[in-house]
Amino acid sequence: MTDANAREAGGRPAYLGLGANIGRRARALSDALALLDATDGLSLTAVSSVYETEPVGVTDQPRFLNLVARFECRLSPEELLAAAQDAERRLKRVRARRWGPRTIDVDILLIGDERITTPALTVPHPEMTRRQFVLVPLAEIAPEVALPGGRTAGELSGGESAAVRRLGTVAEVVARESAEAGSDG
Ligand code: A4P
Ligand code: MG
Repeated sequence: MTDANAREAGGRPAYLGLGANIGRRARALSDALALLDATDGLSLTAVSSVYETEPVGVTDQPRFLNLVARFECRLSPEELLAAAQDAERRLKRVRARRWGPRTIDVDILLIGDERITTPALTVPHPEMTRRQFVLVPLAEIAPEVALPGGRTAGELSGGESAAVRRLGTVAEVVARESAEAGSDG
């Protein structure tokens, strides 16, 4: 980052929502976390469990695995979006050939208490307070964090349900998925 950005963008917590619904879903989440944590200016500080969730919006698609992670973030919002999109691009490219279609979406939920409205970026994420696949994992790692509208994730989370089912930690779910897929991963 530039010196000007470095001065402006002091460290503050950023919450990211990750989702995957094709291929090795848990591996995609885990790889995305590793790529983001390896980015200069980002350090992973908390990760929720992995949840299997019913698709919201377009409902005739496979179920998602979702999690929420907190990073200590010294990037500007634009740099954070670029890092998120870079992780998405790298995972799609690297994995596409061997394992077929793969998707990973990285949404920026919160960056400290910043409010950003540009053509490329809206933070806090405008849908987050309506999405249990975000609220349930967020409540696990940050039940008290203030959300748009003044409520907290702890207050808005409906807890586990058939639509948002806890599978285990990232490591547990990755191991289970690898065992199910055979010994070649
Ligand atoms: N963008 C603006 N604000 C943000 C932000 N806060 N974080 C822009 C990330 N990106 C942001 O995103 C499209 C554009 O949004 C980006 O170019 C960026 O400049 P995208 O990832 O290319 O497109 P997308 O994710 O397919 O579409 P969209 O509208 O972002 O959808 P969502 O909101 O990400 O929802 N159901 C379950 N159970 N679990 C899910 O994870 N995800 C979606 C996608 C739908 N249903 C789901 C889930
Ligand atoms: Mg998105």
